[in-house]
Amino acid sequence: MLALAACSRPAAGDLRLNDLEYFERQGVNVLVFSNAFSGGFNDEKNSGIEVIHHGVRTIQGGAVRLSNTPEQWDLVPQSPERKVDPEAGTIEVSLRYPDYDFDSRVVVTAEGPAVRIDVYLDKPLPSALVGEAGFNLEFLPSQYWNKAYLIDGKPGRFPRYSASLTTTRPNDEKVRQYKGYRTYDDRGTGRFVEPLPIATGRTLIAAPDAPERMVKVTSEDADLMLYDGRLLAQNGWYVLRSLLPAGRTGKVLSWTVEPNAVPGWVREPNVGFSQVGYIPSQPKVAVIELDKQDKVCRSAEVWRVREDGSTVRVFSCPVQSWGDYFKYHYAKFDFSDVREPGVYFLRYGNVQTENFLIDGSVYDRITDATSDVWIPIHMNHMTVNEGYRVWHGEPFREGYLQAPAHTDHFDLHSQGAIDSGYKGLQLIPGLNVGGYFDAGDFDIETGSNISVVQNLVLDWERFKPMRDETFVSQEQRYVDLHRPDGVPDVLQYIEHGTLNLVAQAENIGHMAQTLSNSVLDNYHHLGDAASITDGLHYDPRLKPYQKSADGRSSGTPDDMWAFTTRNPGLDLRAATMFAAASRALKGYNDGLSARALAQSRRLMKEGTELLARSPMGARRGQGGFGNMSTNLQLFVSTGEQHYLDDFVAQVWPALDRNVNSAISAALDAVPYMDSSYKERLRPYVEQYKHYLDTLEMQNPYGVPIGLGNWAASGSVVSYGTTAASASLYFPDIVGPEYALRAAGYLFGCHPYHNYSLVAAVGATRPKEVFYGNNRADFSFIPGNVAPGVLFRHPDHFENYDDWPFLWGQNEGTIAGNTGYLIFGTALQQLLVQ
Ligand SMILES: [Ca+2]
Ligand SMILES: [Ca+2]
Ligand SMILES: [Ca+2]
Repeated sequence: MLALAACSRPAAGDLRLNDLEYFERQGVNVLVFSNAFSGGFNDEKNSGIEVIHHGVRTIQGGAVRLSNTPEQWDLVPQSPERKVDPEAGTIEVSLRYPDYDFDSRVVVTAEGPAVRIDVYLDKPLPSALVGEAGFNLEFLPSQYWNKAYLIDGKPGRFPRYSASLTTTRPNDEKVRQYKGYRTYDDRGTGRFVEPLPIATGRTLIAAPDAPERMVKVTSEDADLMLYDGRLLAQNGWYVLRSLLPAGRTGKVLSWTVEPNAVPGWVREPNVGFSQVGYIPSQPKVAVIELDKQDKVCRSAEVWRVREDGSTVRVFSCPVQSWGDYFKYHYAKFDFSDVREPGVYFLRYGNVQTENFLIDGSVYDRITDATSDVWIPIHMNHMTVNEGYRVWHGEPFREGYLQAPAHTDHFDLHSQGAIDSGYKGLQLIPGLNVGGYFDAGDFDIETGSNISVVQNLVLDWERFKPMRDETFVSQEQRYVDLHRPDGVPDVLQYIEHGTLNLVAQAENIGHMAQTLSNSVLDNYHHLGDAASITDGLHYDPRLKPYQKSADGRSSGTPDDMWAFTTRNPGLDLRAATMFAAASRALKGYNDGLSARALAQSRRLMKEGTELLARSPMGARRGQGGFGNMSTNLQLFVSTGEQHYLDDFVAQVWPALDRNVNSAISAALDAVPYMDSSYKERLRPYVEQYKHYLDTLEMQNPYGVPIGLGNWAASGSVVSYGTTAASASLYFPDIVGPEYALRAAGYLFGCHPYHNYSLVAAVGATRPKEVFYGNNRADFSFIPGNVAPGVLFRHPDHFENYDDWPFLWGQNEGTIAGNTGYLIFGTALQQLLVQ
């Protein structure tokens, strides 16, 4: 038996197909469509054949593709079938492009330390795709630039920046892009740009000078061509590609891909701790993430940095093994006993961490960058200045046109029949005021902007932050950072959000879904927001790029569109927010306060009636929250009893249905209710506490770690905020450790690496790159919270910190970051109690 088992087992250095259905050897994972391409945002650089090389996902996008360097919104293949054959050691994937009725199959087989990739066609290539369809594999630029390659023995170097040759071809030769959109502005030439290869040959050895990144690729039947995708799009990767032959069927292409494995390699332990530090009294637990081949060290140490710069060991205790969680093993090191204020670092085995502080003040400034820098930079329709630098000029001066009826949109919106009273492409007056850029893009996402105002009002009413570091002039349309102007910034931010949302309600009659780009080549804009459009009214009588004699209009169809299809659910959310905003603005901007309250009452009434009449609304009324929060907000604003009665009628059934999702809204009501409400809430808070404790068993970090395609910092933030509220109102049930655990996760105690996920906040080692609107500069906007640690199927967490362009791990949104403001402030309030 033993001999037989030993014989059938591959040699130690070979790739083998494991139970999780990917090819594995120590240091190398080859995934074959564990993550499929998805529609919508398409090319997410997360799919196809992927290589995780010594712990870093450096290669992906392996698939039959229809261009040299596919961009986002280029067509991606569907993969209707994926067959895994453990006996034969193969994974076979069928690929389909319905736009061209084009099918292919890719079969991947382990061959010693390499995989063999064979492409099969059952029917010859459609003629439209001859010279266009090929097999591609993409290499992460930040892990390969400045490294060498050899192609058929001839040396070259991966370029740090894209500056190789391109050509142009007529637009009618361009392979169709997603839904017929165009990612480029051809400036009237009728031609599109195509990169030319940097190098061509039959064997590529990438990074022979860096063993952890070295990969050998050979092609039997066709040339390998190496391209630089950054020529077309800053988020492009290096692409290795072979064209598929015309007129042939059967096996048409074979590659061998051999990622080097460094002998004896074991991933360095990732010691997770709070880079921002700890207050003396709080629990302090480092979570150590370990390669499964690694042995858990018996103990870890805390060292202190003394005043003369020398270091001394002050604490040591055993490390406790926690168990396995996906790919790695986890252990915990509890150093809660270290309480004396000072500068410290941890030692575990050969790892010495960055230093961190223990002091009562460590959380005092965690929201400053978000409130003083990130939020004002995202103010739309304003020039934003900081010292010597202008972040952006005044965007969208020409205003917004009604989106044409029955139009789909690339940012996942759509315009149905028009119910705004305007015609398609007619200017809707008054919308180019206030509001916040959604995220790494520049649209006004109405739902997010509603959340922003709601969050800011909550911040104002709960904490009364008088902080004044920002000059805001609606008259000048000008914002200057770090210039106090005598008005609390939060009030000015509430006003700015409300101005746009009230303008929508007044001018459209209800809320728009979004105010967004009309053409795709504006949507992926990277640069000054004021240069997205030309600031001139679009006049279809002029030619594209032509200006009118008076200089006020142009023939370039770049004006933004308002997507106005009515959504009564959104109207109700707006009613809630307007009620809250009207309270906050009273005494500061009474006119706007009154306008907000008027829109709140009207949308509340109309939205409720519309929802009751719609089949969707009837379902929602039974299963969801209805307008519970709206009723609470309206009661607080108006004092009218019927709003309170409605809230009370809704809150208990909602808690009975799902305490974890309703508890946050129920806790928000505590300040406005009598003591009997609080007593009735008590058993629900006890139930919620039970849920909080189960999280510690679900993963080693003890916070809700989501596994979706947008990583989970947002849910950690809302978990932390709710836990902070619970411990504020029910300190005998829920202690502060839960909210502190959320802080620890955000500031570095999380999988993959231990950098703080909040840009520039109080940490020794915050993340350095984010998917902000300045992402092309490999930079960040201070105070941004990254979505964080993204899960890739079947067992890999990652957060790139040398490559900003994956939105699911590095973006950060206006609603999310104002949510972080609440969390940070709630935590501060909890700790001063
Ligand atoms: Ca958006
Ligand atoms: Ca101010
Ligand atoms: Ca324009």
